[in-house]
Amino acid sequence: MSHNTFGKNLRFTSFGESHGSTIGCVLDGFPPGMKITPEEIKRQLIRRATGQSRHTSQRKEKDDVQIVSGVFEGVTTGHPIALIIENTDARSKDYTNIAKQIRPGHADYSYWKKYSVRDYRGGGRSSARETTMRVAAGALARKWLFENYDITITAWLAQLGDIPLKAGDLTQIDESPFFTGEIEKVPELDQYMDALRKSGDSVGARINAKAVNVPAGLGEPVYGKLDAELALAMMSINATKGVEIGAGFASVAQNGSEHRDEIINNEFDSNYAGGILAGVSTGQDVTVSVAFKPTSSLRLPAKSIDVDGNAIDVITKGRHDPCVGIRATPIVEAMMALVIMDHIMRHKAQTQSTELV
Ligand code: EPS
Repeated sequence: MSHNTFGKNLRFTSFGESHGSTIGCVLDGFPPGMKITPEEIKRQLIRRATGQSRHTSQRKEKDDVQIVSGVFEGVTTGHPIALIIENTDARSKDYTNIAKQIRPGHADYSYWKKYSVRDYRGGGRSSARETTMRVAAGALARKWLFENYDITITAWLAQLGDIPLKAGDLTQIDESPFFTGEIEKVPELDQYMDALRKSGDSVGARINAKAVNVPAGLGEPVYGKLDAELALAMMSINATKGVEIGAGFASVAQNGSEHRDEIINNEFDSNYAGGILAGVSTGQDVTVSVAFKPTSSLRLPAKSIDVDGNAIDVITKGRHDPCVGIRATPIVEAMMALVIMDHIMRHKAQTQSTELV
């Protein structure tokens, strides 16, 4: 059973491979009546795209998105919204050498074991290229959330390798390639990434995110909890290795008297719950933190096997991100938007509520 779809009442399906002709998605269940243009979607796509700075993959895709269904005269119709983007800068010959080789730490191994056939060009379906469509669909969801509920979603780089970063001024996150609000740290991050790139190695990252003005009452007990579905959405992003909601793993060392977010004068006094209690939103900011592993495609040789089980040294060419987690920031935002919007649809469908408070 294949799983290229997520969401219940707002359903997202993506298709396409990194070096195929086209990538695309269908967003079904989107309400009618919202104005949207390809240019608005592209504004989000550029934030995620490769080739925007020296610290990312130098593949240069135009990411010109075409709206092929579900929008008439610039307005959503309520029918499936289909979006496509042509791949224009794939260099498949970079991958000829690894056609029969397994990159350690990569989907190469597990996809080979599962399907016995693999599109080795740029990682095929396992490539971060697929996340383009999540950001495209997320652009529609975040616009709808803002127009209808004043909800804003912001993610930022909270750690690069061993460098921790404060949230700082989150209005500044688009002012550097690092999506950091601690803008004074950018020269240090530049230096760090330059040295890393020269070394040929890669590093992980932590992305934090928050959704503001999320109404109370979103989340479906017990198997459709908001936190469970946010975790699933984040874990589905390439290279994710960990997800925390609110205090996350730090709550292990807390006492209940500290963690329980007391309510004083009808207001929460803290937010260790991350805006979600028992899987249902409380009206506080919904907070998520996501850990991304270091990119596994490296030009540094590594011990591995080929598809016949022979021992080899594998070297990857291609144009890879030394830290794929940095570019994950807009993807985290998009996934959060899609999950929250789906939950608003589901809440309305079950409770017949037109107003959420
Ligand atoms: C990727 C490898 C690189 C990245 C790609 C993700 O592809 P290629 O080797 O074909 O240049 O450029 O990212 C994108 C193209 C994108 O739009 O995010 C990988 O192995 O995941």
